[in-house]
Amino acid sequence: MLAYIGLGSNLKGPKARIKRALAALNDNNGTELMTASSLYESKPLLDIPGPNYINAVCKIETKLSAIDLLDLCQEIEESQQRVREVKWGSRTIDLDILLYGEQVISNKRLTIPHPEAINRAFVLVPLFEIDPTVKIPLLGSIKTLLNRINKSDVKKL
Ligand code: ROI
Repeated sequence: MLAYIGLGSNLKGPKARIKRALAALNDNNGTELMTASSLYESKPLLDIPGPNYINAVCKIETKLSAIDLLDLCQEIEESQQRVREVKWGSRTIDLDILLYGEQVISNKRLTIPHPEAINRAFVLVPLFEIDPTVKIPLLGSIKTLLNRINKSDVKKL
């Protein structure tokens, strides 16, 4: 199965953290890293105070089920001592499953396509970089989604 993962960090060496998480996505039995986007910098969403974020998106090939992939993402977050003081607060590392093939999944732990991420410039811009023709179930083409949002705050590094 092909899947897309969004990565974000704004604390304690965010660039190195994103790179380490990408390496971890290649360095295990269940997943193989196919493509990683450039790193992008943006201000925290909604102007919540805090350092700028570094974001990236990657494409992986995986034999894991969606739930097992979620567990792996959470293990990688924990291995980097993710701290989340408050909802919407700063974080050391965040891994979100954006897309899992063309499947639509909705249960207690997972909503795919990721409902919020898929509207955010810091996800759509790197996703477009690595796969400009990707189709997002229920929502259509990435070009259409990108045209609806403001991209000016997301800077490629
Ligand atoms: N803001 C930006 N720019 N990038 C993120 O990855 C990010 N992640 C979040 C919130 C707190 C919503 N803001 C963000 O979870």
